[in-house]
Amino acid sequence: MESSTVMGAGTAVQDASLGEEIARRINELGAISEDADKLTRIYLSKELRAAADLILTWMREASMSAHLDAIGNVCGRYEGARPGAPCLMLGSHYDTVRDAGKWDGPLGVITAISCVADLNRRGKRLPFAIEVIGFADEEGVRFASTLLGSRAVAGTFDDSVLSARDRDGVSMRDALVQFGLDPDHIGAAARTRRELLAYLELHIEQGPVLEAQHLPVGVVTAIAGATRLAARLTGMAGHAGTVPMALRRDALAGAAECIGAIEQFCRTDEGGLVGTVGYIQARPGATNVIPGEVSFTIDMRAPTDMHRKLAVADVVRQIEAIAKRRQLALQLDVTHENRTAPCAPWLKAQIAEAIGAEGYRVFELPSGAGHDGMAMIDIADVAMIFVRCRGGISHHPDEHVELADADAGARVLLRVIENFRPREGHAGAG
Ligand code: HGY
Ligand code: MN
Ligand code: MN
Repeated sequence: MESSTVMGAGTAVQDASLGEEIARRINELGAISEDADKLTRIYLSKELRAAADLILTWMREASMSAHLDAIGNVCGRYEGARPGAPCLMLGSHYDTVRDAGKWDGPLGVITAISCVADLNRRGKRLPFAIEVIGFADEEGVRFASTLLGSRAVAGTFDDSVLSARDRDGVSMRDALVQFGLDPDHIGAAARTRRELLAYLELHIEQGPVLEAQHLPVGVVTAIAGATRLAARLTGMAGHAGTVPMALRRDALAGAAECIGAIEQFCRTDEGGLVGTVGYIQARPGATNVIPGEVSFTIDMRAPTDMHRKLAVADVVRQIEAIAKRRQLALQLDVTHENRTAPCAPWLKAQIAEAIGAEGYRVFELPSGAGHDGMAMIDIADVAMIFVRCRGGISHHPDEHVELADADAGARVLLRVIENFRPREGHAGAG
């Protein structure tokens, strides 16, 4: 590895080689996909297992003890000067959405490992341990509910999700067994507040703000909460050529009216509300048959929990009215609810200090995207460092981070780690 240059506060950084190592590993991990021509790596797939094995190897190369936990998270530990000390936990997720970008999630895991590897190269041990965790299911693509890995670590995993089924009808319980894990053993993944000094995640911004500010990094103020719903409209399938329009109970036409109403409601809201229907399925799904049943998902978010909950209630009322007028049966369930997670001021201050020391203007911004910190906040104070991504594009194959920005993010994270001061009075801070 290239020679190190020491920059203030005893922090040694590689000349951009952190960024180079990170970009190389992003590409290597990004090649592990269930699809040949796009990146899709969902929870408990064989591709997720292959990705876990690669990450565990990187962790061990950085002199971390590393293992797969009871729900499929990859966990690495770099002991401090005093073995068994509480840890500063770093991490992100290593699952992806469908047809994903390769930076959303893996950048945080890989950057954390590269920072530990840099400390290890210098033989540096800190007064606390560092743990790096790759969460196995942040996106919630396979089983509708999300943050499954971080909720298990936080001890808030809801066992009822074990009976949730994926698109092929496979339950989470069966998928865990096929992956080599014991569904009745998930509790073993839980950690305690005493063991964690804080949880810190580096992640791409997934939006255009840092690019507009001409900044490579930013400090996250809070992670916006989200409500996910599953809707099913049931009408009457029929012959496309013989049933007069006035006699139809067309489930897909009803769903289309609902989707238009959701979009219109969110577009006219002036408080930052966003609503998305990301998945729809019409049955029986033939050109010449009036759709009898339609299922679709709804994702609602807003800067505050109150705003989001009021908006969800209004949207539910509109969908109910449409279904009633069209004589469609409606099944509407909340499949996932995450409250807004504020980032801890004492942690934000240490990130701001590191950003300033690296020579960048300190800029704070909220996260519209959800992150594992929303679960981890139940057992630790949380904070996030955002890294600029090109055009703010994410959840898309064009997602990209410039090498210099990946390197900037790594240098800031490394500086936070090396200068980290646990909060006064933390149970485990020695
Ligand atoms: O949906 C989200 O906000 C995150 O990317 N899972
Ligand atoms: Mn994502
Ligand atoms: Mn993410």
